[in-house]
Amino acid sequence: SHEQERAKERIAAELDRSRRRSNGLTLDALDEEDLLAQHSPLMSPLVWDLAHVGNYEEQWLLRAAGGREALRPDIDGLYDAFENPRADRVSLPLLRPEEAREYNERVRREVLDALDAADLSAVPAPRREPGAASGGATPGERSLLDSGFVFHMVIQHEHMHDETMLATHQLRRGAPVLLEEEPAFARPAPPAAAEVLVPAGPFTMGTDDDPWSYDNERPGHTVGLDAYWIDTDPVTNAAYLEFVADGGYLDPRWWTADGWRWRERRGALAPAFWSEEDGVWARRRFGRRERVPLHEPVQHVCFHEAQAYARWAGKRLPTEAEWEKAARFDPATGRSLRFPWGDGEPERRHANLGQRRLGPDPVGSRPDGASPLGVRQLVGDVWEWTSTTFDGYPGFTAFPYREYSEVFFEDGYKVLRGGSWATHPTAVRSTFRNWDHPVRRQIFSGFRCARDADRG
Ligand code: AVJ
Ligand code: FE
Repeated sequence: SHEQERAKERIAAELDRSRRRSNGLTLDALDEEDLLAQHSPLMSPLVWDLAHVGNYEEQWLLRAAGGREALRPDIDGLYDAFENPRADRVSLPLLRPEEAREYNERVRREVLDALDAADLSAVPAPRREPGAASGGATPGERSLLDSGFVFHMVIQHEHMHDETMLATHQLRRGAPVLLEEEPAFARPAPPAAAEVLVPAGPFTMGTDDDPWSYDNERPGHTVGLDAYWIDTDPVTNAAYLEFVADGGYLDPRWWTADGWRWRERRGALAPAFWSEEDGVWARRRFGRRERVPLHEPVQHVCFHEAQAYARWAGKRLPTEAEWEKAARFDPATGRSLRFPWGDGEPERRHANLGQRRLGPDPVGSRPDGASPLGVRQLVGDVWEWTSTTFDGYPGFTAFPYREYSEVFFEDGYKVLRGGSWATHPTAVRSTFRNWDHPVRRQIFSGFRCARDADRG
C-alpha cells in the first residue's frame, strides 16, 4: 500500500542517517589506533560500538525478522554486551575498523533488500530470537514486523550507541575532532516563574500503541498523583555553583548514605570534567577547555549529586511519574501527549536533539518546546535524573528480548528521562525511559527539582 511505501522510505532514510552518524563518530573522525584504543575503562573502544551496531542489525533484521543465516557466526560472541563487560572489550580480537566497515556495509545491503520485501502490516510471530529471549508472540501480542517495530528498534539502537560513543569522545584525551553544526538556537526568553504547579489527579503514563515504543514504555496505565511543584527549567550551572560554593560537597547532611560513600571514595568536589583555578570554574568539553557557562543546564552529574543538590535546595528529585506528567499532561483535554509540545515530530524550534550542538542550550531556549503546563526543556539538552528505580510497569511483558530492559529491573538503576542534546529525535519521546547506575556521570545527565504542594 501507499502507506507502507511511505513507512519504508522513512525507515530507509533513518537507517542511512544513523549509519552516517556512526561513521562520523568513528571511521570519518579518528585513525585506526584511536578507534581501537580504550579511552576509559567505563567505555568500549569505539570500533566495538561500530561493529556491535552492525551485528545487532544483522541479528534482528536479517536473522530474527528475515529468517536468514548468520553472515559471520564467528563474531556474535565478541559483540555480545553481556558476555563482554566494557572494560574487557579492548582485549578482544575485534574486527579492525576497515573490516567493521565492510561487515556493516554488507549487512546493510541485505537489510535494504529485506526491507523492500517486508510486509510491515503483517503480524507473523517472531521466528528466532537472539540471546535468551522471551517466548514467541502469542495472538494479539506485538510481532517483530508489526508497524515496522523491529526496524525502529534497530534505528534507535544505533543512535543510542552513537550517544554512548559521544560519551567516549568526551572522555578521550587529545585534539578536538568533532564540530558543532549549530550555535545556540536563539536568545533565551526572559525568566518565567521558577516553578510550575502540577494539579492533583490522574494521567496516562506509558503507551500501548506508539510504533517506536520499547517494551518498558508499555502498557499505558493510569497514575494518580498529588499536586506538586516542578522546576520550570533544568538546574543551571549558576545554581549548581551556589551549592558547590556553599560547601555542598563537604556536608554529609545533603547526601544519602550511598551518595556520601560515593562522594568520599571519588573525592568529588564538582561535576565531572570541571576544574577550578583561582576561584574560576572551567570545564573540558570534547578536547576544549572553557569557562563553565552559567545559564546552561548542569551536565555530567550523577544521581547522588542531583539528589544532594535537591536536598540542599529544600526540594527533591521528581519521581518518574511526576516527570512524565509534567511532560505530557494537557489539562485542557486530560490527554497525555507524545511530546511536551504536542504529538508532532520534534523540530528545531522545539528541542535541542540529535547532536547538532555538542552541549545543552541555555535555559529558556526554544520556548516552543514547552509542555502545556509551561515546563521547559524537558526533551533534549540533558537527561534528567528521577528518584525512581527502574522497573516494569504493571502488566509489563518483555518484548522482543529480556535483555533490553527486564534484566535491569529492581537492580538499583535510576530512571533518566527526556533525552539530551546527543539523543536522536527517533530515540526519545515523553514515554521513553533510560536508566543507569546512580554513580554514572560520563553520560549527558542533569536534573530538575520538585517538591510537594501544600495541601488544602
Ligand atoms: C537504554 C541506553 C540503557 O546503552 O545500555 C544498547 C541501550 N541496549 N544496546 C544502553 C542499549 C542494548 C541501553 N540504554
Ligand atoms: Fe547495544
